[in-house]
Amino acid sequence: MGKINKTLGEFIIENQSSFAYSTGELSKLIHAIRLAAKVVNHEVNKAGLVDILGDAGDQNVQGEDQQKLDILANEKFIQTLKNREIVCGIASEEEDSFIEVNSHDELHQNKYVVLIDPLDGSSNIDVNVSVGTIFSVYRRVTPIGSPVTLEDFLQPGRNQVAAGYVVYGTSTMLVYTTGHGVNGFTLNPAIGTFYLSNPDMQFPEDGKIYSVNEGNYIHFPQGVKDYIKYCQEEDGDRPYTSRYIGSLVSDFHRNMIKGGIYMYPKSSKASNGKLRLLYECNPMAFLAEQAKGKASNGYERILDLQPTELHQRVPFFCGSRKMVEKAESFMAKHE
Ligand code: AHM
Ligand code: MG
Repeated sequence: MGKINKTLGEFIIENQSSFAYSTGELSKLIHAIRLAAKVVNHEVNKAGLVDILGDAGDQNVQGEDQQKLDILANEKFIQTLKNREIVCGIASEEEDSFIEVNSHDELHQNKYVVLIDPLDGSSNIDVNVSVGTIFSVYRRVTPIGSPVTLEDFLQPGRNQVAAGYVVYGTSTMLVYTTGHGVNGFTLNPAIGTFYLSNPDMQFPEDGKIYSVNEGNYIHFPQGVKDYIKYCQEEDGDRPYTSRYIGSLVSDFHRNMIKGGIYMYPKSSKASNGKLRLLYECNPMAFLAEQAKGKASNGYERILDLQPTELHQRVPFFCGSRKMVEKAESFMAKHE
C-alpha cells in the first residue's frame, strides 16, 4: 500500500500554533471553509444533472447576470461561516453590502471578517469548465464588542491573516495560506476528505505562459500591447504559450504550477479592468507572494493599495516574479 498523505484536518491541528494570536479561531474558520467547499463541490458536480443550470434571472450589484449556482454557493458559504461564531462580518461578490454576524450569546464578540467570491468564473458552468471559490480573511480593526463596520473590510491586502481558493476542476482542490507559505489539498470525493497533495507550492521564478483575454487587445494600454508582442516575439525561449481559461482560479493555479503570468489590465472599455480588489485580487496576491510570485496593478504592489469601496475593481498582473516585473517594465515606459 502506498503512503497515505496527511489530511487537511491533521494539517490544521499541527499548524495551529504557528498562527499569530492563536486561539484556535482561525483554525475553526478554515474548518468551516473546508466544509462549505465540500458542500459547494457537491452542488457543482451535479450541476449537469439537475435543473440548477443557467441564470437565476437576477443581476448582482455589478449588473451581471447571476447564475443559480452563484446564489447557492453564496448561501452555503455564508450559512457555514455564520453558524460557527467565528466571524463578525462577511462581504461577498453577490451581496451589495457586508453582512453583520453576531454570536448567539454575546453581541459582536467575533474577531474575523471574511470576504468571498463564492463562485468565480461562473460563466464557465454551463460548459463544464472549472470554476472556483476565493476567500480572504482579516482581523477586524474596530474594537470587539462594537458592531462591525465598513472600515473592517476596507483594509489593505497586506493585513490579510489567511486567503485561499477552492478549484472545482478535474479534481477539487483547496489551496490556502495563513502567511506561512501555500499548501494545496486534494479532495478524495469517495470519502469526502482533503489530503495534502501539494505542500509548499511555489511559482517558478520565471515562466513561459501568458494568460490574458486577447479579444480586448485593441482596448489595452500601450504597455500591455507591447508586453504581449514581446511574449509573441521569436527570441531565446520565446514565443511564449498563451493559455486563458477565463476562470481566474484555474488560470492562477496552472500558472503557479507551471510558471506564467495572468493579466486583467485596464482597457478603454473598463478603466479599472474587471477584477475586484477585495475578494479576487487581494487574496490571489497574498497567495502569489506567499508562493514567491508577484502581484501588481502594473505599477504598484496590490497588497499595498488602500481600498475605498467594497466592490472596487483594479487592473491585475500576477504570477511568476520575473514575468510580472517584465510586464511592469513595459507599463513604466508609457506611464
Ligand atoms: P466573475 O467573478 O463574474 O466570474 O468574473 C471574474 C472572471 C475571472 O475568473 C476571469 O479571469 C475573468 O472574469 C474573465 O473575464 P473575461 O471573460 O472578460 O476575460
Ligand atoms: Mg469573481
